Amino acid sequence: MEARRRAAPSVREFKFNKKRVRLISQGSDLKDDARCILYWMSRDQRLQDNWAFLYAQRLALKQELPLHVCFCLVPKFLEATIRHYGFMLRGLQEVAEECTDLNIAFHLLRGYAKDVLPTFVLEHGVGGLVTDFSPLRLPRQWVQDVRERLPEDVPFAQVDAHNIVPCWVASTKQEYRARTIRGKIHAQLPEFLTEFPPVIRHPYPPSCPAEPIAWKACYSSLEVDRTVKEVEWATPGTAAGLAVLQSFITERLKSFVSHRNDPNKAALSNLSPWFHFGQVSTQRAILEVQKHRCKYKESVDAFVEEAVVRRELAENFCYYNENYDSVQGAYGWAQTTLKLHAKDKRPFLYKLQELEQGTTHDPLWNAAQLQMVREGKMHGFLRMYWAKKILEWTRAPEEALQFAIYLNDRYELDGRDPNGYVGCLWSICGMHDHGWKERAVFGKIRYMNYAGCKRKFDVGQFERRYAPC
Ligand code: FO1
Repeated sequence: MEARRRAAPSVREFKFNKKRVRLISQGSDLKDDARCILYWMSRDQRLQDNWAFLYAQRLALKQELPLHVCFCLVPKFLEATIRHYGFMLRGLQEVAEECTDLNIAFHLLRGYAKDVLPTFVLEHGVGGLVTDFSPLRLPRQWVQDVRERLPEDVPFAQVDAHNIVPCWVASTKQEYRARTIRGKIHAQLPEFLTEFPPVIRHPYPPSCPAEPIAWKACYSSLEVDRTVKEVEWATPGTAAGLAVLQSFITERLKSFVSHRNDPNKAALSNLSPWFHFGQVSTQRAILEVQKHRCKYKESVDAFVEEAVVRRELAENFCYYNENYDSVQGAYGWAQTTLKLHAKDKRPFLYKLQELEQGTTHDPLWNAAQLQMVREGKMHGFLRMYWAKKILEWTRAPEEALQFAIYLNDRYELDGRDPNGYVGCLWSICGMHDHGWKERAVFGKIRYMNYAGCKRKFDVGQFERRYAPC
């Protein structure tokens, strides 16, 4: 795909690891009438620190062509509401402005890629298409749909711009636990955890300027659920996300290792919303955080474990297990133990609505639920307790998982993400965990209770902070 025209003398050489790229379709050897290269942005909604963007620009520079970027805004994505679409659109607006500054045309296309991209490719004379990568079912289907409809002579490449070690390189199979992937990831970090070159001002201007985008009108015309309100604490966009990263490093990193399991303490990075929408690259976060390893070794190592090993384990699971969001995705031992206890008497039974409104008998659970509903982010430690109690208080594990995923996807800014599915499956179906002492309802799935939480942190303080209105 790269060596079709003689490289222009102005092409900047930088180290680009080709293992980050895979060809979705070959295209023809030479497409002489190409008028531009197109990056179809989906998951990685940022301009800098983005290997897919860099790869697209490199192609464009080599072929002396203008560079275009498009985003296909779909009318519905899982349980996403205005909270998520609002966050995403404001981030995209920043991307569009940055593109203008760099002589790159940004296009906001309305609709599913299969319906809008092939036409765009034809109309703009796209000579090469590059997209980013998500292991989830829907985005993978979008890519396949486009592959089937793309003009045959257009090469189509995919770059894993989300993971530090590309998902298909980290491991070629579903990994059993963190222990089995940790070594593989760490062994490959020296090769992949490298500094990003910048995306530069593009020397070949777009032949037709991108049509202006009516962002406000676009925002108001979205037909998504508007009852889940946008949140105030999280400012969308790369600039705001990088500021949160800086505040993590200067204010919270030192206590990450000691206080990350205390929901009353500010010790977390809080970066997951920006990671989810690809507004901040995990690789950038790790590069910055690692600069402080001399001072905060244990915290830095703990952060690397969560943001790299656990996060990439979740990607591995969703990529290699097509049942990543159902009980059938769990290990045999877990499915057997859950079945064996399916008829056990539950201490409480709640309907989805009661859970959603946070009106259970358990003030800590209600507080966690209200934190998620109000702020779009539940503390990481409580996410485990929250999901495990749903298993305990619903009629069956299948229902528990369905409710947990629904609530997570609807309210969490970082929902609809591999991390979320694996979090729910870990809690409810023992995914990436081992068997524990058998007990009612849970069987051999790890159990958590209120008394355990009380031993770990001041439960009352958290309950008061998220008391019902
Ligand atoms: N990606 C798109 O390409 N187009 C969309 O309209 C879109 C909406 C969307 C809404 C909520 C959300 O959480 C993510 C959304 N994404 C969208 C991004 C992307 O598909 C996902 O982040 C990844 O697939 C998650 O792996």
